[in-house]
Amino acid sequence: MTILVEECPGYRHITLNRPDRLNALTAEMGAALLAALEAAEAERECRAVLVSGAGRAFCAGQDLTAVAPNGGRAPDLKTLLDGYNRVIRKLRGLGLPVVCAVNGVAAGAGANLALACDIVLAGRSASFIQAFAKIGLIPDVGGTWMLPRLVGAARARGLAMLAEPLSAERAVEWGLIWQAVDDAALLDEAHGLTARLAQQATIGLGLAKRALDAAETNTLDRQLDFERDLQDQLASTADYAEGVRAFLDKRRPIFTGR
Ligand code: T3D
Repeated sequence: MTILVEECPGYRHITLNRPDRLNALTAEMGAALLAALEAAEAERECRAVLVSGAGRAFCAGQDLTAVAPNGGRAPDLKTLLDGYNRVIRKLRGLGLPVVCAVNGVAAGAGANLALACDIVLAGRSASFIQAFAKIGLIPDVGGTWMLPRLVGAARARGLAMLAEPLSAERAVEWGLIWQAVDDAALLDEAHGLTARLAQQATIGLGLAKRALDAAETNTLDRQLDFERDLQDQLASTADYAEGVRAFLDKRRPIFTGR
């Protein structure tokens, strides 16, 4: 199985599972990942997702043995990337918070898969490599979109063109990821964070994702209207009623994701 799915209370833990290849991606694995995300989204009780990698790496990007030019014939990268892009679109559009635990190197498409998640934690020994330039490609699966937005144009160009590893701590300093934690604590921290998110007002968290992504292209004027419309939707959720009631009662809210 290239992907493992564990059902945890309130959330699903998806593990990339080709540790002998540093979890390098294949078309089959991309399809399995998409199916796991779709299944998580369809399950009423699932209110968050955690993604991590098995073994010593998070993901080494595309499995290069599967895309080596053969007898001068170029591989069909278009079809391959259409598959991976569906995963990125699903992660960004998922109405649930997605935590990523980067337990080792995240290279190429593996790095950008991690960056497509909502909150990225990394072990202190982890690194992020936009490895594409080393093999004559550009950052893909959203890399050219996410990098300048996260770290600014100058750093994005340096990362894309030099393809040097960026340490987890530097990635935090640059605003690429949320937090670096001790390697030994990574999975526990990631589970704790995902469980915590799963108990929040998750419809609101899903709409916050939408609003933040829409802000990338909206004018302030359009964004104000968009925020107003989303807030208006949230006003009729049980979680909003509970949040306000709990505040007034001076108690912790019990959210149900409804
Ligand atoms: O092609 C397309 O357009 C589709 C989309 C592409 C997007 C991409 O992701 S392009 C970028 C592809 N990824 C890379 O270029 C990274 C290649 N890997 C590395 O640079 C290094 O392996 C790492 C920096 C990630 C880790 O280095 P290290 O020294 O910790 O491990 P290693 O010894 O290099 O790798 C361990 C094994 O995993 C090794 O196999 P072996 O020798 O033990 O049999 C290595 O060949 C294998 N491995 C690592 N990365 C890949 C891989 N096998 C296939 N594909 C890989 N990407």
